Amino acid sequence: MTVLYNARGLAAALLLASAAPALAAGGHDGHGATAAGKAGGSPSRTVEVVLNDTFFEPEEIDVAPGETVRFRIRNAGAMAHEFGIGTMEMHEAHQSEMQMLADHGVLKPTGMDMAAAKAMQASMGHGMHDMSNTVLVAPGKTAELVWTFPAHMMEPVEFACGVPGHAGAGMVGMFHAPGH
Ligand SMILES: [Cu+2]
Repeated sequence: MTVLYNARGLAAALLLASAAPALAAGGHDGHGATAAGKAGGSPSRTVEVVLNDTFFEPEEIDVAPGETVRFRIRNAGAMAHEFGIGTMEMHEAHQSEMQMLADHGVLKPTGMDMAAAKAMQASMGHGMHDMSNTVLVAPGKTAELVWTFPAHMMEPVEFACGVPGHAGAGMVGMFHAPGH
């Protein structure tokens, strides 16, 4: 299993400029809780997700409000892909950041360039943000993300790939909470 970044790995790899208040808003309460839920918990089941160039399999996943799910995410494509959980607003903010990472040569077609990440950190370095809601998976690799959904899903919760262009190409999916 290879996770190219997760909440802790990213702290070492990436420090982003403070131009990302929307996504960071999820992390500033100290627990990473967002309108979409939060990372961690004791999962009651495992859901397999396949990342393809450029769509998810499946594209719709049923979840119960308050449920904790372990997502096992396999990248069957030729490019690096992300599985990120969030509201539409969180995804949009994150996609802007991923575009910035691509612009700085940090995000490459097959994954993160850690040397470039360190260089960017040195030149910009402050304002670490919360990315505990997403994993980037290299081609052929598998990663896991444990996520607890909110007890009351007040707005739509989606999963999306933040690699520039991928969500627009169809790499988005929807969580359905029956009765919500
Ligand atoms: Cu993708």
